[in-house]
Amino acid sequence: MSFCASSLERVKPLWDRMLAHPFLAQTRDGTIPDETFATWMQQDYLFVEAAIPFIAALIPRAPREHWTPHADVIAAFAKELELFEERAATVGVNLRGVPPAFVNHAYIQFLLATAANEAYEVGYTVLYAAEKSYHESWKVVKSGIDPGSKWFPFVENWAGEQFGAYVSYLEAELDGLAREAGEGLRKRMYDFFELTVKYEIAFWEMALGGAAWPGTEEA
Ligand code: MP5
Repeated sequence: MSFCASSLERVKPLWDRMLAHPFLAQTRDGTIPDETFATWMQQDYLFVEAAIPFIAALIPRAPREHWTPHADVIAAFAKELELFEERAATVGVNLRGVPPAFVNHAYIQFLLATAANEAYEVGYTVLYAAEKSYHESWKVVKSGIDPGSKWFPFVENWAGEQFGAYVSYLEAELDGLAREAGEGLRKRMYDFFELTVKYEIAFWEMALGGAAWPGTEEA
């Protein structure tokens, strides 16, 4: 079995929990409170911003044939930030000066530390796991959301065909990298795949529960 298929199989219970997350169900069903969705928007805007230096940090150790795809991804992330800015302006959400939530801060540090300290294959695993998670999560939302929803542009962005093709490309490339990897490296790739899925679940959980840092909320 390919690396990606067996990674997904290994984390199946976690993966199913992620896709069953109430944030996704409530967004699909149109019952998500505006302020809850706004928390996700504010936090994910910071996450996508940080994903740009993450990709950039992967490039020095990337094989030559990955340079242009990574550069294209950086450009795509910059366009994604414009989508957040457009939606935020339309619905009246402030994206400026918002501090990262604890989980978001940790996830961002995890991305940057992985790119800086781990083998390229491990960084690429994290990239694939995060993108695959978002594609499948937003497909859950797409399965029932009113196309007239003010949140529909986000659905189109991550659940659409173009993003799906990009995720398929990442999958094929990652399977190729894993085929060439030794056992120790492949084990680390599995571990980081699972960690990334756990961060994804924690991120939805944070969006639903609020962005305050644990133990710091005013009484
Ligand atoms: C992605 C994201 C997808 N925007 N947010 C989280 C928490 N995980 C994954 O990454 P991108 O940069 O939007 O394609």
